[in-house]
Amino acid sequence: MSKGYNVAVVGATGAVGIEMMETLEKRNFPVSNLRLLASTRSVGKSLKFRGEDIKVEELKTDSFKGIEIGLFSAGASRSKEFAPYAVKAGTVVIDNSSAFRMDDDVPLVVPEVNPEDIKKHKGIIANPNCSTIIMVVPVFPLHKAKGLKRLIASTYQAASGAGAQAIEELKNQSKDILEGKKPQVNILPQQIGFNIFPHIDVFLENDFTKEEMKMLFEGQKIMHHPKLKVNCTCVRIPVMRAHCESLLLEFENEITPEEARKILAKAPGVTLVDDVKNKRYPMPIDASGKYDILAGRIRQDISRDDKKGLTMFISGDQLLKGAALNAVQIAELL
Ligand code: NAP
Ligand code: 3JN
Repeated sequence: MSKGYNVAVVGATGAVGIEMMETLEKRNFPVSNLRLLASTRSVGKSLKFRGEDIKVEELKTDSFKGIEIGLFSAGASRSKEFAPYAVKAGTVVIDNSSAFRMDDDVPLVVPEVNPEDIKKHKGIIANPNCSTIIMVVPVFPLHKAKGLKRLIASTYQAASGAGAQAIEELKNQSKDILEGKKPQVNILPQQIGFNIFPHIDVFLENDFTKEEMKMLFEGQKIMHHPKLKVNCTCVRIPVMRAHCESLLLEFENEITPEEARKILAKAPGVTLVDDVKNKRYPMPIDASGKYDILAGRIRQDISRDDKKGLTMFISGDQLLKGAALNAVQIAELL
């Protein structure tokens, strides 16, 4: 019989933390004891795991005694502050934030792409950014077959990507607008109800956002492809859950849409949804709650004279494969 593990979820009350608990339960991860950690605001609350109420405790430097696996999703500053204490206590940290993703001695892992990197960990394994995970799952098998040179991406990111409060903000603004009231903007940088905006995370010196640059730097690291060129625009849309991406891919070798469909039909973590005659293509309402990334609308790039370009549309649940599921899959690999 396999051993059970003592697991802590850091940020348990958040949009990702809740999904982590559900994913551990649904996938029957062998948990002996589950410790739920969050801020002082949540002390006194309980959350259900396998039918049992578990009290939320305050995240402290000594929270990790006896904990073997720590699933962190409480933001980068909490990870930077508390992960070193967890590692000192013998916990393997699987961190959902950007705190350690680009550190040379921290593996950045998507199990369908680079599971072997996990072996190099020194106590911390990083979970990539959600838009990047959703991109690499279908793109990596195409890269392996045909050699990806360049990727141009536009994302369409759900409100829940910005956390539990952004979900409430989308609901409240939509209701207020429909009732003819002025929508209140508190959490997201612009009105999200009945609007979209090209602004996710902070702007950098090159006028790209940090989210856009994560697609380049994290994509290169995960796929072990330092020469990969990426140009990305990240957009927030008024959808509750599941991110979408429009991708233009340029390869070293020729590839037809039919070849791409064959590769993607067999790719782990991908469901091909590409049947336009029957109006079947990836959409967030279909990707929500699913483990796989949906890929479709696969076409030859008609702006080129050769067959080295493809375009496609993908959708994936960023709270699951973009965060909680990927983290639990890493724990399973461990
Ligand atoms: P969220 O819904 O805002 O939840 C944040 C969590 O962090 C809550 O549990 C909160 O606890 C906890 N927290 C905040 N400040 C804390 C403190 N000082 N000490 C202890 N706990 C604290 O955010 P989320 O969407 O779950 O995202 C969390 C992180 O996951 C993000 O910062 C990001 O790095 C990563 N991530 C998110 C997504 C996504 O789609 N949302 C995808 C990939 C990665 P309280 O409830 O007590 O405030
Ligand atoms: O906004 C989204 O759709 C995804 C958000 C991800 C996110 C939000 C706050 C901080 C991240 C991330 O995972 O890259 C971070 C961060 O850790 O930098």
